[in-house]
Amino acid sequence: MALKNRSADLVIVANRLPVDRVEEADGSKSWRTSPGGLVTALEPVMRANDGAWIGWPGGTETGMKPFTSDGLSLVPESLSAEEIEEHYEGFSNGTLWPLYHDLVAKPEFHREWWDSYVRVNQRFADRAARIAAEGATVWVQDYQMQLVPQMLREARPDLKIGFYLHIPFPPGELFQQLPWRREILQGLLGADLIGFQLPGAAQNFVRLVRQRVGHKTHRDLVYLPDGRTVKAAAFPISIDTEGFEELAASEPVAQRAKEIREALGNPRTIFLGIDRLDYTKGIYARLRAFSELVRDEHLSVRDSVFVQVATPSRERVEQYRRLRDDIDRLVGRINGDLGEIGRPVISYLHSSYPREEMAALYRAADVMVVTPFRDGMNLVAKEYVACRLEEDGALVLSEFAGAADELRQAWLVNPYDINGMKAALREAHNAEPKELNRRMRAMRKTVKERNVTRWADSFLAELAATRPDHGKTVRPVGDGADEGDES
Ligand code: GDG
Repeated sequence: MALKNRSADLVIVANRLPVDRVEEADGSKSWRTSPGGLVTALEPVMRANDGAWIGWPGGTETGMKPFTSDGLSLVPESLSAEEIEEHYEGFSNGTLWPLYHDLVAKPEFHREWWDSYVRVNQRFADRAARIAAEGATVWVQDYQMQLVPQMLREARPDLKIGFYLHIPFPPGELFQQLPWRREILQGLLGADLIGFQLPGAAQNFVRLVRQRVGHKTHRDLVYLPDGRTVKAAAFPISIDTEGFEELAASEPVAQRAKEIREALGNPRTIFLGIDRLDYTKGIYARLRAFSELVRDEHLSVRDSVFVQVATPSRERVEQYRRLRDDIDRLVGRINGDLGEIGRPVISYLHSSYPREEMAALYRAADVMVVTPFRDGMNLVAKEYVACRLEEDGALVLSEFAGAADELRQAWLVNPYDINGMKAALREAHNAEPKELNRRMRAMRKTVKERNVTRWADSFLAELAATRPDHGKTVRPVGDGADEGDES
């Protein structure tokens, strides 16, 4: 399908398109919508507003035309092999990712990575400038695209531009290491509304703008010399709660949860971790904590098991390869030292699974363990809560995950404190059903009220309100549009 110039009333700009290339049985290739929360949230609003989504389709194929998949208008922007290495694996995942996650790993600064980041951002901005209708809304997503708002504003001052950062925004003490700190701040200031997961991140940003760029600020507003005002506020992201509940309630998923339990030898307690294999997620420390409980006989392999799913991620980046080896070695050692025949301490799966299998795992698990050193939100924690239809099960959650702001009834832990984590794991394991129910009921209420549709609608409603005199207003489709999620 040809997408006409200046025809889209809503444009999403993200690093990735929301589809994956799949090979059919007859060898032909097609696209399948990837099952993420972001697509679920934006799909209805895109349909209601002639939306188009610009993103990298994965791979290095060039010259791809815009196409429609499941009724969504998709605009592929290709990356060359060099750009994948420098923009994506390099500046995005080797510089910004660790820098924005409290330096959990050491960020690398390379000038050629930066140059590539600028070039790719410019290409995405140019494309958005071409397809956005007069007065349209453009919503730019995440850390790979932080220069797009200002580049777009220069080309198309008529647009309403929103930006959302899915990962944390660091305090000034860390951010100022970045040789291109001013450029990034100015890139973001091209937006009318900048959304963060937590209020603290928005405050970090506003403070930095005042100190580094010298603009006037007041609370969540930045006043630019040209008279424009930029708002920076928190919009904590969520999940398709209803979708997860339905999936968890389905017969095949309930059946599969039973099978999983049986395959594990019907232990009394199943502990579960599900993460992208990423050094921010705290997988190593959590497995160590659990293994020490087994070693010290607080838990026994006959009645407890830890299932860890680690989804392959960024495998060409050196730090990720090293992490994989470290975890492989740790799991091998723990199982070798403490396991028994047919009874591993840790059932480790380095693989990705369909959503149904994820829901079955959530249903099967008695204690969900989410212990990142730093995480923007962490959707796994919310998905677990959504799948606990019987209002039971325990959540052990890092204080440093954004989700800890909302899921206060979890067992909150400091992932750097191994003894503290051990104590929380024991408490969660030994908690009375009444206590589990009290906590889970409260968390389920939160996750039901604040779903991803409400997140998208509240952001778009706020964006519309920041420049009411300008352009068209995107029509919200969900239920929470007028309540305002920001805090
Ligand atoms: C970034 C921020 C923020 C994982 N393995 C499989 C699978 N998943 C799904 C989970 C969940 C998602 O991936 C992971 O989301 P997280 O929030 O845990 O983490 P990041 O990937 O780091 O996401 C994060 C998020 O953006 C949203 O703003 O919360 O803080 O870092 O939905 O279910 N899904 C399937 N198979 C798998 O094997 N189907």
